[in-house]
Amino acid sequence: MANPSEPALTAQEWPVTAEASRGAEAPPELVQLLTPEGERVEHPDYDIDLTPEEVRSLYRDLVLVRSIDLEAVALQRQGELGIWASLLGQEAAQIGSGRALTDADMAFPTYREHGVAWCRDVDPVKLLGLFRGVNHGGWDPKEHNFHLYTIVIGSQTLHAVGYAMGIQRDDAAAATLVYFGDGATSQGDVNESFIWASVFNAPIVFFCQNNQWAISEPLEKQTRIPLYRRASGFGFPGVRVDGNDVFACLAVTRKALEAARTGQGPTLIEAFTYRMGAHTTTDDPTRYRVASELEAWKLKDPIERVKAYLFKNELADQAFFDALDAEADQLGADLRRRCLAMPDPQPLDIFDHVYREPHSLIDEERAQFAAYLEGFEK
Ligand SMILES: Cc1ncc(C[n+]2csc(CCOP(=O)(O)OP(=O)(O)O)c2C)c(N)n1
Ligand SMILES: [Mg+2]
Repeated sequence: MANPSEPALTAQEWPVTAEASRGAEAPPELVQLLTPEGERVEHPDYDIDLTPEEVRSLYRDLVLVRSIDLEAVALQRQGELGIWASLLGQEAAQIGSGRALTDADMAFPTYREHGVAWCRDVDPVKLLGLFRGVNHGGWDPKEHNFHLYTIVIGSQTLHAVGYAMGIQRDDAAAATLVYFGDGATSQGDVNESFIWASVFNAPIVFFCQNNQWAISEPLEKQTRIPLYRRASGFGFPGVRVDGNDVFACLAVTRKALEAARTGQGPTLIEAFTYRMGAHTTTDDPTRYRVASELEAWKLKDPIERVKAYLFKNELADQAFFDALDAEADQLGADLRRRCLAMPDPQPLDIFDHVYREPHSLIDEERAQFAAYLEGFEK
């Protein structure tokens, strides 16, 4: 209930409550270095000095991860994957933050961070294996400093804080970056991790991709204040960045990771972005959101603005764009071929990795399941 002794809040102070804030209007206090039209803008606290080669490289990342994603959606639609969570629209948030990591840093994803996986050199076919149900995770987290995908909303924030406290005790020159969504901010786990990170001054950056929706629940059902402001209640800084601006995401995440590495504790980054696709391939967003919202966000496409910037500043010619298109097509075709070639696991393999050592109960269950399978006609 409102406290009558406090002054009424203005719409400016509480911008998330209006449905319009999910649309075209840029919210206040947004760190932006590249406008949707591809114009460079300055920010007093954040800047970035990228060579033309670095900008082209970021653009290549954005284009290639979109192509991986589109191929995966097509594979699911053709019955080759059980499910897929598309990153469409969130490429800049993921590439910008992912490219801010050093090899020594550790990243903890949810299930949509295909762009970050790309930055951590995880072979995209391994992501497909997970969603095809032919592996139990897909990659070795230690090899890539990229943890396994986590479906239980928010739980990876606790794992990440624990990891960060570990590297703090090892005195390592490294930080931890943990990804979660706007919906996850309502989970107890996320709030508990904020407290632990804060009181132990853990070297961690909380990267919230606010894509405006948690399946069919809109942002205004998660919070009455902009999410980045939650951080101040826990005692660490929060910043809201244009999540469709790869330059700004890179600059803001770099600075926050460096602060974490140098003993300045956690930061919450809210990357203000939009999920342009369905929640997953099982979802139909036309049942709960209006088409005009998506149309407004299409004008803020994270890839188009970098392309406009490259064109306007003559940093890339047509041959560059043509070669990249060909590379993206090739990547998609190669991924499809390798996805279909992955061997199916044997049903009894599921018992192999439950415990490290043999276990009598597992042996019994394996034998029961083997007998059950024997009962089918060959
Ligand atoms: C603990 C838990 N509760 C519920 C779910 C079901 N669930 C899967 S995704 C999702 C919404 C998550 O939304 P958000 O955090 O905004 O991430 P996004 O999918 O938008 O990237 C929910 C409720 C779950 N996986 N785990
Ligand atoms: Mg969300």
